[in-house]
Amino acid sequence: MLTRTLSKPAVSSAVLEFAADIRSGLTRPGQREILSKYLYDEVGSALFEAICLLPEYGLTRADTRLLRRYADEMVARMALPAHVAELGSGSGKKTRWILEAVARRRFTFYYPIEISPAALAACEKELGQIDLVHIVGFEKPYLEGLQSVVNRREYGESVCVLFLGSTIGNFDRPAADDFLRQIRSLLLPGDSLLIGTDLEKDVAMQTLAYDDPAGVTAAFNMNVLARINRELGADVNLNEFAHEARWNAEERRIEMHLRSLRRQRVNIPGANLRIGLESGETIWTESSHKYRPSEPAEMAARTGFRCEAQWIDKEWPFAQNLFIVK
Ligand code: AVI
Repeated sequence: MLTRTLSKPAVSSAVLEFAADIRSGLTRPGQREILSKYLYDEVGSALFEAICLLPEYGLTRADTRLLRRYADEMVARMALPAHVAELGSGSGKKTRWILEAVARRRFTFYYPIEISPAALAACEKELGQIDLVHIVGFEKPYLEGLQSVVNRREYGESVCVLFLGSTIGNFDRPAADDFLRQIRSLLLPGDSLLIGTDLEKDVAMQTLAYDDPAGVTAAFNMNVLARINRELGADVNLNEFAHEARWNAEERRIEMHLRSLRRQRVNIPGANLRIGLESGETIWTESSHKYRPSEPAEMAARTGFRCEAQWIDKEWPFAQNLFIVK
């Protein structure tokens, strides 16, 4: 009998990548930065789910309302997909409406693509009981997961990609175009991309959505500092930082920052880093771009799609856009 002992690496490659990104972001000349993907560890993902329930954060409810109300119309306007892939499914709650509309017409494979195993499990639990839908989850980055999905397609079958919740808004505008082009390069003419975009609205209302009075968004933002302490053995004192959400009118985006409340030194042994922060200096943690209603169709035209249709919520300016591959 062969017994094999696998020794666990002392530090995982994910932690090494985290350390390298923290090091380069915090030593960046000018504005220090932490990449927004690091907001979403297990605690951060749970806090984001709580944000979606806040009365001040209307985005998720608008997204869900449109899907619930128009799912049949959306599906009728796309080539009926045999494969539905979702980039960043989260808990999968709002996807139900689209999947049920597709499954009323044909047997469908649904592929949630997520880097968080907990979110994948929640999604499989939430959507596992829909008749004529078979779920295959991919624990991979978006484009790698989508590559695996399109590899499964057989001749004549269509693919529909879901990119909901205005996650596209967390990319800078040029990076969003690049990302759409990369999605396009994996698809075939006639395939569809249903993409949610949060629209520009009253600045006070917009800012409150990212600075709620209960402090849930503040906790979500601060958690990335706690994560640096947990995973990189740092000594960041969270009481010496404040959450800040600001509207950048020129770039048309909400920016989240962490403001240093005094002059201080921070020691991050896991990233082999010691830095000094000035009082009032900020670390930029996320951008959330907002769109004009005409913008998604322009993005589609620039990236190899055409915008077949758009649905806008009346209560909270938010659009679902159906892109078809040209
Ligand atoms: C995931 N993403 C679309 C959210 C947003 O609105 O940009 C993340 C978020 N950050 C703070 N609140 C919500």
